[in-house]
Amino acid sequence: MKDLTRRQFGAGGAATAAAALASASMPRFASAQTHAESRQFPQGFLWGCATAAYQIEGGAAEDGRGPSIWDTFSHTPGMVTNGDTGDVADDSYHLYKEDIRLLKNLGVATYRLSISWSRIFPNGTGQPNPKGLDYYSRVVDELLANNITPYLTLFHWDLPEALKGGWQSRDTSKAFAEYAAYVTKHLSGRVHHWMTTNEFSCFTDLGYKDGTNAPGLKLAPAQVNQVRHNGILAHGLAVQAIRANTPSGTQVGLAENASTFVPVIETPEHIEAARKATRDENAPFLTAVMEGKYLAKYLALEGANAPKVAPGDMEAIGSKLDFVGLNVYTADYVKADGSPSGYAILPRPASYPHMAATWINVAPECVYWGIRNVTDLWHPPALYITENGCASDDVPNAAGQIDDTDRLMYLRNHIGNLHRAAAEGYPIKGYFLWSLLDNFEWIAGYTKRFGIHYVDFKTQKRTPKLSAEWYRNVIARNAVE
Ligand code: GBH
Repeated sequence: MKDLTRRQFGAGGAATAAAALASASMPRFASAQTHAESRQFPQGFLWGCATAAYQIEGGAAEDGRGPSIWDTFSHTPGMVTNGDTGDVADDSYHLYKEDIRLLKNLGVATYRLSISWSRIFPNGTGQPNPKGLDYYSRVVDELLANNITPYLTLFHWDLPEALKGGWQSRDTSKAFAEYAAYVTKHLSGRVHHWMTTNEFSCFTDLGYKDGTNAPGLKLAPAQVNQVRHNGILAHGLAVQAIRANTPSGTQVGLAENASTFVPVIETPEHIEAARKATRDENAPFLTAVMEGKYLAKYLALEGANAPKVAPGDMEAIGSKLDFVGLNVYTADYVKADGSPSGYAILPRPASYPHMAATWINVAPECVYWGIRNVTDLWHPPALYITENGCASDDVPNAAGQIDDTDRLMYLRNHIGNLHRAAAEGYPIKGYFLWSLLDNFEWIAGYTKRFGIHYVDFKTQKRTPKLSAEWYRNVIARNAVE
């Protein structure tokens, strides 16, 4: 792979070697300049931003939208910080044109957004609500008029409340496929890139095992495994439904926060350990999707609690994908050890640095290794980083500017690792920064700001942060310093 790249980019190996030589005899800035030139992304690399319906839209009861489990959950006292809800959020339901102007100003080629299932089917299934589809149709038109390619996620956690049993029922997986068929059939003339689900573990484990996310249940292991199965089944059935209802050439994938592992040292044994950890630790989710089966190890471990699988399920789940989207924010370091699994996940020292959302332990290599582990294991035809970013404690200064230097540091290092993956020839096609706007950050409500645009939630005023200016510059040069 490395050789390919060097040829592809021309600059890589030779330039690095030249820089190393030069640095011995020449002033520092000369080699630095050479290095900057070598961090150019391939032509046509897609820069974008990502958001999700419930986090930005508001308009919760408008134009016939039915309630989702997140409406119910956020309105349940004690579930979300400060009792915040997505009732209004960024009011993007009304301000979408303004938000698309922000995208235009950044110069992005693409925008990843999600569709609210209960706008389209207020009861989850049955009669569609034409006004719901109209809204997304207008958003898509506005994006296309601005030369921005829409990437649409069909499910980003806002499950219609009306679906009995939620993800405990496989009827929900079937309803999802019907919804996917309906939406893609109507928009496929204008939208060519679809993601089925966003982050299996979040809408299954967090909602039905830990109970921290909607619908807030703490089920027993056997039920949890069934919920997980119904989640990946929904994805698989939706892939089949989309393929059956859209023209050939339509690109179908998913957005998955696979657990990401970085080898402590880049030696063959630790690299192998990181690959093994990726396969084993993602067994109920991405591994099952990419391999069309559950690992024997996982089934043995779960024993009587293993998911019940109906005929045809695994074929659907293993449907070939056009791309894999990775949501990567952090990673764990692993090393090879003599254990049966062949790897050990290292505990983090108490001093390990993190961002304002404290679960984001800073590990910029997560972007490179996320892409590399998944490619080396399963060779998807294409990958995207469908989310990457961080929360900062953004405070406007006296002039109203937000100098989010910590976010800049985070992005620069992660995009640097993205460059490494592209330069080595991995089939990484694009990057979606999370997020365009500060928004409803689920159980953290409005207390964690992930946007590169600051949102004053009282006035809905959007202000570009320093990171927005920085990202615009990256996009314009198609390069990172
Ligand atoms: C993604 O989830 C989501 O796709 C997106 O909607 C979200 O806004 C974005 O990331 C930023 O969070 O606080 O220790 O209990 C990331 C997965 C799952 C990570 C919940 C944080 C809580 C950890 N998230 N998890 S903790």
